[in-house]
Amino acid sequence: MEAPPFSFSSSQSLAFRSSSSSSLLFLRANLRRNRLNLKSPRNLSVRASSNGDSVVTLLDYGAGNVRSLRNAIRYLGFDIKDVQTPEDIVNANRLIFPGVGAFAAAMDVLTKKGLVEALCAYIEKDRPFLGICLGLQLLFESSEENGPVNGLGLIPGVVQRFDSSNGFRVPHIGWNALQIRKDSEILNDVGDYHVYFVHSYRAMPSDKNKDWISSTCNYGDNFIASVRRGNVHAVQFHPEKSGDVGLSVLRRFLKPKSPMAKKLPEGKASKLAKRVIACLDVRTNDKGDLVVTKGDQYDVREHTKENEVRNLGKPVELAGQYYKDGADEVTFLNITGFRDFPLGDLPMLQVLRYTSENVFVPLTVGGGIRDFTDVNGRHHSSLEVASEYFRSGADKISIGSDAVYAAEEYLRTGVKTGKSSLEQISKVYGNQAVVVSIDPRRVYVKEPNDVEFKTVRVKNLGPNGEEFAWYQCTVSGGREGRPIGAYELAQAVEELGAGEILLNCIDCDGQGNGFDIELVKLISDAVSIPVIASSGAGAVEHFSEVFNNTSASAALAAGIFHRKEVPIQSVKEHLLNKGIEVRI
Ligand code: 1PR
Repeated sequence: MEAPPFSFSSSQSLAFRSSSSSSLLFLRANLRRNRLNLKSPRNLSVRASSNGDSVVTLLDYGAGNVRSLRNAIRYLGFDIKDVQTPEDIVNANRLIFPGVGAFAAAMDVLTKKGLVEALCAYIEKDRPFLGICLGLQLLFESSEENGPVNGLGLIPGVVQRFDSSNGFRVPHIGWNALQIRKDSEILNDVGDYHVYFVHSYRAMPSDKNKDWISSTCNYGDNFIASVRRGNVHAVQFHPEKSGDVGLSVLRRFLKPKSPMAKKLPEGKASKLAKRVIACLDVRTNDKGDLVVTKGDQYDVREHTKENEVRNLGKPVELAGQYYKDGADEVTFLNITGFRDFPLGDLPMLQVLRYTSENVFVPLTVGGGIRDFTDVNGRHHSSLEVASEYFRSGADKISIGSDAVYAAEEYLRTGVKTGKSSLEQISKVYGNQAVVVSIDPRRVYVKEPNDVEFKTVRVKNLGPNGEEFAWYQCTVSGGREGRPIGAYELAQAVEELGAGEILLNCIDCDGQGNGFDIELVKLISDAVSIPVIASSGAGAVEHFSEVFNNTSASAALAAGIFHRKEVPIQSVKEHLLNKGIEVRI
């Protein structure tokens, strides 16, 4: 039996009703312009249904990783009902709309599935709604992403790309602070903590949309971080990726007035935090078990008679531990992916699925992302491989060897074919979902002109007194050197669509002597996408050193965390003491 139609009660709701009817007019005009043939909204009457309170309706149109959000909802004790038809929206008690992928593609799917009208009617009626990321952007009039493209038109404003000319790296990736502009209930616990953002486009505050804004975030300028009107909420950040703080946002939406489950230390978030990332190099050992391993300069075998693969633990357990310890992200690298076919490597997909059940920070996975023909002669595109990783819980995929080949080809021909794995995956999932992992090795030279690649002047001279070095890219886990430098590669892959660079260094890997500052500076100054410094961390001071001397956005370590030499929290305390903002 249906419950009575929803009625407005507060004056705020009345204001919403009048202003949103102008939005609806705008939407209709938009739709007319787009020659869409939709039924009149009058045909849809939105009613609160008698569904149990423990069910939340999810509008997942299948464009990316929504597994984490599903896991977070289930973790909080709720069941999920997926939207199949417009009526599912009409009958929802609570609707979550986690937009993923590109703006135009999302609008296209909503239109083709006939969901636009029901969605607008649902929001117009002030039914409980939470939009996430693109789910916020789509509420606006239009977006410049591959456009202009019309949105739902419920909120005045145009979604535009961040301006990178002022030195801010785009995409905006990482943990940033909110400035709360009005009481928003779901943000009650967020106040002084960081939340996780990953996007290249944003909506800006204006006189016309100021009544909607519940918080802003500063990144170059103040953009809209969340909106709220009555029961309608939308956030640009990812609550399902924002640890305990994010879970509390979801909990407050699902169960209004519920307090935060876990008491956190006092928050002091003010800007984009530097990230500390735990990395798990994963491979199958000689017994066939998937283990976390760790090499010295990429050699992961013990120097014993048995010469076995070094085993430092189980991937899912360790990832869970690092999440609890405060890692801002967890990265899995399937280090033998270059020779195995990842879709045949089901344990790796299983690792992601299990990890994403309890780990609510971003997960990156790399290894073996390339086109592949299996033993039965069936061709699998790199996009298929990446899609499987996203479906299994990855937020970002990382490409190593295949990005080197793509960059070499691009530099040789000057043509972007659109066919490389890098280009294909970033086109469908957005640049922010594609990391390029670089495995360079230092090569000393006497003079910069000795090579065609960019060199640096080194502090510690080479074996024959050389004062300069270039960084040669490698493929297949460092086994093969290629005729391309890390500097040239970084710039090429940025142009081809990479959203972030994971910068390893074979010479420093596992040595514990600190990051290669010269290399990190070279690359982070060469590109305008975020750079993750990796390889060589041995003490907390190495993290402040890399952040003070380079513009790296994040620092990644493996060995010191696996061997429990330095806890993640000690790294963060040290950084805070040095005045470097991190997420607590
Ligand atoms: O080429 O697309 O299949 O990707 C393979 C991926 O696997 C690449 O990202 C490559 O970096 C990685 N990889 C391949 N072989 C190894 C190896 O170690 N034999 N691991 C390997 C790379 C480097 C870091 C390491 C840091 C920090 N490991 O990820 O975790 O150096 O270590 P530290 O803190 O202990 O110094 P493809």
